[in-house]
Amino acid sequence: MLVRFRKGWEIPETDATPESLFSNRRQALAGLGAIGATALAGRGARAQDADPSADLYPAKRNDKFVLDREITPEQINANYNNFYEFGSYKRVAKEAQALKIRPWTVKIDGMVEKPVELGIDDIVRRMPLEERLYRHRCVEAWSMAVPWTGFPLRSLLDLARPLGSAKYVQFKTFLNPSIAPGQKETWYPWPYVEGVTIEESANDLAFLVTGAYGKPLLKQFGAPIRLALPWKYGFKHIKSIVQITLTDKRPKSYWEALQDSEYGFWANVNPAVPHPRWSQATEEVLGAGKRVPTQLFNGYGEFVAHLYKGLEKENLYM
Ligand SMILES: Nc1nc2c(c(=O)[nH]1)N[C@H]1C(S)=C(S)[C@@H](COP(=O)(O)O)O[C@H]1N2
Ligand SMILES: [Mo]
Repeated sequence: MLVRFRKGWEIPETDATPESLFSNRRQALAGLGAIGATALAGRGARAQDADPSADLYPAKRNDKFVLDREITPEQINANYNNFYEFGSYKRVAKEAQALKIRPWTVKIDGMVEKPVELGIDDIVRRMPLEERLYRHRCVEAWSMAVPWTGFPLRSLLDLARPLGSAKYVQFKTFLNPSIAPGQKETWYPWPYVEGVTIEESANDLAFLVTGAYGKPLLKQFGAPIRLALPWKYGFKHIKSIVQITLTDKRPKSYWEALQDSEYGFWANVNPAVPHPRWSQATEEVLGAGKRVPTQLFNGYGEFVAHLYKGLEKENLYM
């Protein structure tokens, strides 16, 4: 019989139903009391006041993207994060404040006509910022609903003029173990990498995020720029991006490099395909105290189902 030892990054199945984690969190918040919790949120807000892009928020909401549930309260979202650079647990908000988000540049290179390196303030002032309400479904079977601010991924890629021969877009997070303690754990394949196909990157839903809840991104959300692909599991939504590379090779993501039997390239949400260690049929809605059925493509099939025609033989749902 095969006895499996759980490695550091593998969440136990009990945590995949994040009831235990989440009720701990709720108790912690309750323990702080309303005043304590407000003070914590306030501290984040004051730090953001100094952000040189603060005047751009809130951006106008795009009403095309509607939710079937309440927006997750910011205080809950801001204290329940996956950001392994700062630790392999959910309460990394405080640690993440060590991230320096100015100066910050994003390089776009690889198979492009015109490689560019742009400062984040240049990016947010050139791109058409808008607010979108998106659902987010983590592979660990919890979900949230977030008012992101950002712009279509393809608008940024267009600046570098991708070559016709490019097939994939690869993203990379910063690498700086001196401020990100998780990156000192050398058995992880740092830096965090993710990727999509060119067709996926051009889809309307593919969104680069620079703000949330009507202000610049909090650091724990992946400031100053992260990805949102709401039809895919949360681990595809790479945070704190420094490099975007157009390529003809399928990118191997951080999670795939760690455990390719559990995490693949496509990672589209599908309630009918369980993770090897837990069901994906339902999800815990953070802050709502309930579980709801998970939807195919996280409910975004009308936007993206056509992208996967003819790919039925691929492992589209992990
Ligand atoms: N660089 C980086 N990006 C990341 C992660 C990470 O650990 N590092 N975690 C991913 C996972 S698993 C999820 S669910 C989302 C969480 O985003 P949130 O903290 O804003 O909820 O970020 C994704 N992006
Ligand atoms: Mo996730």
